Amino acid sequence: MTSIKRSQQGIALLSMLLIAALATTLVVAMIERQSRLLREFAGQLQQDQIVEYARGASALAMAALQADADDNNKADHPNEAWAQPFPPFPVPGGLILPVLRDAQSRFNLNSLVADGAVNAPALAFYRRLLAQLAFSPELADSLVDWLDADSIPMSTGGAEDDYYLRLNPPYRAANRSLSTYSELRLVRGYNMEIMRQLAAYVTVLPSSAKTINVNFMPPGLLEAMIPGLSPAAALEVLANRPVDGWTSRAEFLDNPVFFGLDADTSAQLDSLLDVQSRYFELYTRIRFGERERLQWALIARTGRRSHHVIAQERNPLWLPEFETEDADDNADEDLAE
Ligand SMILES: [Ca+2]
Ligand SMILES: [Ca+2]
Repeated sequence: MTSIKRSQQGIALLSMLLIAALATTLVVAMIERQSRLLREFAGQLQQDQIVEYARGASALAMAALQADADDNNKADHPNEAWAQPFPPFPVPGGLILPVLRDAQSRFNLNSLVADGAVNAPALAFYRRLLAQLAFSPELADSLVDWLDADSIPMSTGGAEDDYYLRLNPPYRAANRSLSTYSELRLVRGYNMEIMRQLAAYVTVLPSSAKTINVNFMPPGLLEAMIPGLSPAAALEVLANRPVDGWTSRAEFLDNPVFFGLDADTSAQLDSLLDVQSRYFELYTRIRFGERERLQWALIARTGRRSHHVIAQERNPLWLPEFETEDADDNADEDLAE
C-alpha cells in the first residue's frame, strides 16, 4: 500500500468519525428538543386539565346554589346544604378543594356610590365601622371620591385628580366602582395594613349589592351598625340565629337590643340588612402534578333559575385566612392517606 493510499484511507476514516460525531450531536440535539417539546406539551396538558377542573368546581357550586334556589328559598343561611364544606375531590393525578361561601356577609365598598349618587346610609355606616376599627373616618371620603363620577373632593380628607396627579408616579381617580379589593391600595389613606384589618368586614361587589345578609354577618359589623352595642351583646344577638336562619329583616330586628333606636339608625338598618344573598364566592384549590393553583370566582344569583360566574381571578392576592388554612389542613390529610 502506498503512503498516498494510506493517507487517503486515514482521511476517509477521519471523515467518517467526524460525520459520526456530528450525527451523534444532531441526534442528541433532536432528542433534547423532542423531550423539551414533550415536557412543554405535558405542562400544557396539565394547564388545560387545571382549567377543566376549575370549570368543574364552578359547575358543582352552581348546581348546589341552584338546588337551594329551587327549594322554597326564603333565606340563605349557614345551615343550608350549599354552605356545608365540600369534601376534597381526588382526581387522577391530583386533588380539588372547593370552598363555597356567601359573599354578602360583609359591607360592599362599591355600595357607597350607587346609581350615580352617594348612598347616605351606607356612608354613615362605613364611617362608624372605620371609627370602630380606630381608623380615620376620612377614609370613607377618599373612597367615595374614588368611586363617584365628579372631581370635587368630599372634604379635606377626600381626594380627586388634583391629589393623585401630584403623586409620583401620578395617576387619576377611577371615578367608578372598584374592580378588585387590591385596587383600594391606590386610594388616598389606604395601605396594606389597613386593608388587611378591614378585609374581615368589607368586600367588593357590584354597586347594586347594597345589603348585608344578617344570617352570615360577623359580630364586628353588627357592633358598627348599632351605636353603643357592646361586643358581647352583638355576639349574643347573632348566637341566637334560628336553625333555619332569620327569614325576614323584621324577624331579625325583633330583639330588645334593637328597640328604641333613633330614626337614623333604624333607617340605616332598613337599607343595609337582608336575609338573602345574591352573591357567592368560590375558592377552588387545585393540586395537579407539581402544580397548585387557587382559583377565585364570584357567582351571581341573577334570578330563580340562573347563576353566573361574573368575575374570576387566578391566585388572588386577598384571601380569607381561615379558608386557606382549612383547605391546607384537609389537603395535607388527604394527600397523606
Ligand atoms: Ca337559601
Ligand atoms: Ca370622583
